[in-house]
Amino acid sequence: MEPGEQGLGGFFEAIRHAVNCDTKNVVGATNLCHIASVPSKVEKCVYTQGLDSLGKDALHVASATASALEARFQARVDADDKIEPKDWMPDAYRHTLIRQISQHAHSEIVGMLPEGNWITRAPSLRRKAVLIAKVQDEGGHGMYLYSAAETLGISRDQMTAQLLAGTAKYSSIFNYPTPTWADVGAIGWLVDGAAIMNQIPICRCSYGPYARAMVRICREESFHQRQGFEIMMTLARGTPEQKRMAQDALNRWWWPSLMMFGPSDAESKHTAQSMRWKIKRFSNDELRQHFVDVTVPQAEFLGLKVPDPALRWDEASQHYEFGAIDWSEFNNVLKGNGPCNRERLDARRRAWDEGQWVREAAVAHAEKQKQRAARAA
Ligand code: FAQ
Repeated sequence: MEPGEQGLGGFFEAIRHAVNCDTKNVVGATNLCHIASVPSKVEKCVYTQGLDSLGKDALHVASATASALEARFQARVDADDKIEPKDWMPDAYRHTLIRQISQHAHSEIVGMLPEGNWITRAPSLRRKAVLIAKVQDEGGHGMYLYSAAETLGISRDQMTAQLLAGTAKYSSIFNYPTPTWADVGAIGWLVDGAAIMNQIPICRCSYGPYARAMVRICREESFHQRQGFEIMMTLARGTPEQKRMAQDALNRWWWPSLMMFGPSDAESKHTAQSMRWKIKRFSNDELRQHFVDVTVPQAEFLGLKVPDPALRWDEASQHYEFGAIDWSEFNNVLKGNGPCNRERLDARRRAWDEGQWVREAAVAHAEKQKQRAARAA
């Protein structure tokens, strides 16, 4: 049976057992760090750009009605075929993907900022080297995702302009501050943990370039989650002051991490259609519940307390029940009024302006190489 044809638990269980790894039975370590390997021919796939908006299928079936095209498209999705950039696709499918993938890419790029804040102050050379590598990975994820979105006919410049103009969304989670080193641990443990939970199902998204980008991203995020958990473990087993720092970071990041999964299913305007198109495989609430079920035992292992007086294990459902999420806080952050929204956008705008000479130098270098190659030919 293919992962994803099972329920959510079975899906993650299949992933967990797919690779032999020393952490898979350790409650304190993530059990999401194992994803099934994919054939190398898939990893070598090159993205196609400069799309013709009709696609090759449309040329063959020029006389077919739009509804026949849609029915054929849906049948391919239902059969778990991958949709590729030049295939015919409904406009709404294309726009949904551009919306989600560009938001996802922006999240990775803005997500570099809260942890990047600690690179100069990491407590040891080893911590500094690991953190630099992690933040660099997030930048790489943004690049794969911008490339995947470009296959749908939007340019990188357009997406960047939307982000800098403040008209594009990025994940709410990156609008919270990182005042202590423990926040770097909490981000790795909780934020990367939530990101993996949401993203492993996207490895089986119906759109090929997004699904393939996600395979490598998930592998790297799993490693990030483990480094964050290791920081939390070191602090939780350290001095009373270090343990207090770890608890304080958990207190501040817990609820925003639950909000990362998006509005409740009742409020989510895109989930139903995205699930029909197999862009999303599970609903926001299903993934949020699974995150809580996996993460609460990890907090217990650390000796930390999840900041939710209503949290309790429910024997009948075999799930944790948790308290009400403050959606007014979430909506406020989405409107641009979170603790760090302005700071994050200012930092991106500054980086864009200050990076102008690097972009110009890269273009000049590429031009010089082209001329050299032409002379040598
Ligand atoms: N923040 O109808 P739904 C990471 C918006 S990557 C802001 O449920 P959908 C790596 C949503 O866009 C983290 N906005 O929407 C890392 C929509 O607005 P729109 C990012 C949110 O798309 C780790 C509206 O609310 N991950 O962390 C949020 O079906 C550490 C209605 O919502 C992804 O992007 C939110 N949390 O489901 C980096 C994964 N939630 O567009 C550095 C891919 C919802 O109509 C350090 N994305 N909204 O104006 C997805 O899976 C989905 O897009 C959801 C939202 C689940 C985020």
